[in-house]
Amino acid sequence: MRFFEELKWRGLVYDMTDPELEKALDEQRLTFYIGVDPTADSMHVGHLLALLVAKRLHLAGHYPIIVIGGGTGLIGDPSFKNQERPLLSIATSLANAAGIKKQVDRLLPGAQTVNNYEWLSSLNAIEFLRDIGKNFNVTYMMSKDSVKSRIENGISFTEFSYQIIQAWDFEHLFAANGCQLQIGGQDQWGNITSGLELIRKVHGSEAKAYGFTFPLVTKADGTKFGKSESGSVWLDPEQTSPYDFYQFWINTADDDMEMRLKQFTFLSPVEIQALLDDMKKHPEQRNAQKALARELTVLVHGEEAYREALHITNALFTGNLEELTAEEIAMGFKDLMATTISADANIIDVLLQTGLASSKRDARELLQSGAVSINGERVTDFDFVIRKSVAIGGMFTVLRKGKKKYSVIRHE
Ligand code: 545
Repeated sequence: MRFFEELKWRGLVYDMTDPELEKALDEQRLTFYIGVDPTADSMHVGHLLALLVAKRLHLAGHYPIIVIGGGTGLIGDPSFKNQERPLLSIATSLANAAGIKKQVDRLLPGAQTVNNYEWLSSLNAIEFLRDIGKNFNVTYMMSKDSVKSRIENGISFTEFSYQIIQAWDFEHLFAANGCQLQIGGQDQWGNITSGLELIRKVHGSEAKAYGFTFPLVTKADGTKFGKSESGSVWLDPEQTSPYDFYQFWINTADDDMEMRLKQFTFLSPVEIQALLDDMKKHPEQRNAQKALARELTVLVHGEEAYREALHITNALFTGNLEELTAEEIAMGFKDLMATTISADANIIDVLLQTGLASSKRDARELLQSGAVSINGERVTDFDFVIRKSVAIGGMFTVLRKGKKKYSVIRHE
């Protein structure tokens, strides 16, 4: 399959401004760009697809520029948003930009990143209105789908001007870097075409520049992609642990698997088909989900974090929690850490406190029958004391009853 055909096969082509782009992407090496506004200090899985499309183009030999929108983030993109955005302070925008740059560098090694604050911050009002604004017709600007609802319900001049600023970025990169293509999600169509409009006004109608959009990520059940029970799934391991990130992908519904494998992984069409066949035959084994979760966890967090996430997942499944390190326990139990003890405590009291035993008598019977283990060692002594000094990492004690009932105790 040629490159563009593969993009289509993967369901990554939503729209393009010129059918010629297909040939250009197959036969030439283009400098292209995508912008990310630093509205937060981390991206979440919803933004991942955009970077992965950029990575595919990069791997196919095109040259990526990632524009971190330190300047545009100060204005606020109104595209398909039904409310005015709160203004970010310059300090927040630039601090967030640094966080995003770190993630981009990790996902797209070798890509050039630039911050549009560099050129936008020195633009003055007269220049803006005379040199740039003069090229835009307000009727044209108002006709964009991306701002239509806002034109009816209210939009500030600030946000209304956003498309001009993004257009100027494209023209700037076209002139300064020979950047001929802007890519973005389908919500960016209006901004991208504004840029092409400006390039043609400034450089003539023969100027070769293109726009390309990919679709929004959807779920078969109609709910929003990118959320788990505990909220957005971030790429930053401090905000969403690699274990939770792995779990997010493992939980993908069968009905969404074909699309996810095609759009989010770099597995070949043959490998993807094999996984889909396997899912049909043994859906309960979830091998396709495991492959998807592996690909993305390795891509975003690295091989070691993936192995850790898998280790936690397996230990939780088999109940052998005692094989985990303190970090792994903390990651796997973030929301489930039920029992905290502040001093060394008697085993019978703790069995009661954790609910593993229903009475002191029940606790004694459990101990006597050999059903209780602590950090993997069987305990039968009624006077056994659970001590912080021998806890895993000085922090956790894993208490197990029978094969699969366990409780993690955190020592304060
Ligand atoms: C700024 C200056 C440019 C070109 C583009 C921009 C940004 C663009 C925009 N893009 C979105 C975005 O989301 C916030 C990320 C939070 C960390 O707003 N005006 O910045 C998303 N983008 C990726 C895809 C998108 C888009 O980063 O294009 O469609 C999501 O898939 O919403 O010169």
